[in-house]
Amino acid sequence: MTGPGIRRTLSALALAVATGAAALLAAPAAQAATIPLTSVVPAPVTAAPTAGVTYTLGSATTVYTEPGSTAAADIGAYLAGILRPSTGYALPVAPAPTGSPSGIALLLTGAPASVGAQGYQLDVTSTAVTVRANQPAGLFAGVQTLRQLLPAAVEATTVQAGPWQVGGAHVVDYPRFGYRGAMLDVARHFFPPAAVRRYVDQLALYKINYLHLHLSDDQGWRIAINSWPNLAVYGGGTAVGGDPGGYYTQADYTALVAYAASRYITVVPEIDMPGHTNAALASYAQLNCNGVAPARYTGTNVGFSSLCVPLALTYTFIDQVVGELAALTPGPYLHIGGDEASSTSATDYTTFIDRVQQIVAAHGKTVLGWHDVVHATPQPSRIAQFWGTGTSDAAVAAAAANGTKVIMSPANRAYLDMKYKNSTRLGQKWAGLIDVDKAYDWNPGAYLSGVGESSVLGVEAPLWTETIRTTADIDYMAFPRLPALAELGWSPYSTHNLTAFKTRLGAQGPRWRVMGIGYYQSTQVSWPAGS
Ligand code: IFG
Repeated sequence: MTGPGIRRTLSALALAVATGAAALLAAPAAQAATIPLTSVVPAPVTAAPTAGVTYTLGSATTVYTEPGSTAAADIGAYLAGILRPSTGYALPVAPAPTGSPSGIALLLTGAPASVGAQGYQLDVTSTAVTVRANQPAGLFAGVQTLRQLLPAAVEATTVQAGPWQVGGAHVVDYPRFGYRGAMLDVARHFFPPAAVRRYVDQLALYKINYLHLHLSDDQGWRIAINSWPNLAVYGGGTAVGGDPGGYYTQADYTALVAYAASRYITVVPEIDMPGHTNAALASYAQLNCNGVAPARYTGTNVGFSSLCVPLALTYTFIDQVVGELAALTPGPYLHIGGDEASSTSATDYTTFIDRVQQIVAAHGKTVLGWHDVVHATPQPSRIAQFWGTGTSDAAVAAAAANGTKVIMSPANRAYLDMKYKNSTRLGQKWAGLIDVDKAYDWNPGAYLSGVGESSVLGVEAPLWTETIRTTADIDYMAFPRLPALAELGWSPYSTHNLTAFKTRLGAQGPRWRVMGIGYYQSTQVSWPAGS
């Protein structure tokens, strides 16, 4: 374009620029930028902002809860416990008055049936933030979303400058899968109760609702069993590399179960067998087929140990161990391991797993096992935890066709002990390197051939601890990948989008910094200032 045409274009452009500038100058004082709904992890099912509406938390704000519900009152106290230190506000918790009070309200009425038992509805107006749910677990989930809609500074333990604002919103949200778990291997290295409570608090922020504790292995037995005291006292006395051992007393375990429950997380205890049992075999010579106790083991090999399948005492032992553990575990599941039983013959393995299944059922628990257990006699009630690195497994598909439910933990996607990249100091890489892309970009409901959405109970992110010794190590390996797993477990697949997720994940960085979570700054994510 040349001549008069270009001149017209330039003058139109100049006019547009002038108009735009004038508009900006005339704009009313913009509201402090509130956190967009699009930054919540896991992504909610539906989340609609209300333009021009802002709720401001103030010194007069009260946290109202469903009258007559102690569970709702406890959740109100939990929320207030997070908000008080950072805002400096009193934030009293009280039963909600009739009518629609101003302030924060956690109610067990008025939620749509569609949100089920774990979902919630969140409404933010200029005068009130209201979370409605059918069950307390849903209220707790809604509180996690509310936390993420408040500035990251709200997570601080000292008073921060406000304002404490939330943008107007209408959110209706509920999980895709009922089981969204994280596993912590406390056998290779022992983690004291405070470390487990810390992890539980981190899991809660992302709506994880199961904590699988890997309580026994070759290198350590970590739960006191009164009828077999040497298991913990001797079998728990060491760890990988000869590092300090340790174990949970039954009081410790009971307290951890209660703490997790207060965050709406159910504990799944695992006693791995028949393999991964050197700590038990070292503790009691009479458990060994040859009557000789092996030395305690501090290496990292697997597959060399087996309980003595033909020995009657083995089943007395298992019945008493499972009996004591089941009595301490209110949750429905007990994990029997079953993985890497390379020193157990196939026939013995089937005999053993089938018999242990009956013992666990007799103590009122549903059996979980690593997916190796599908090679025993098919039992639809037994849940298989898939840890393979492929996308097809004929035996697992056959079990699923026979009614077995599957928890998806593919080692090359969900194993948090895998290195991010070759140079990652911690972790292993036998299943491959896992950065954010690998952790997020798969569909648990359609990943394993022959195991469709209806066969998938949920997902779980295991953290094996051969190379993990401290809470800082846990932070580094769990973040930022655990939120990816949490989103795969909670959000509808229709919201699944790697690019959008990485933006959402970046927005969590400032929050983790305030929370003191020493996460890996993945180069696949652009982390905003303050991350
Ligand atoms: N596989 C073993 C674990 C642990 C892991 C480390 C399973 C089910 C390798 N079994 O994963 O004990 O050693 O990545």
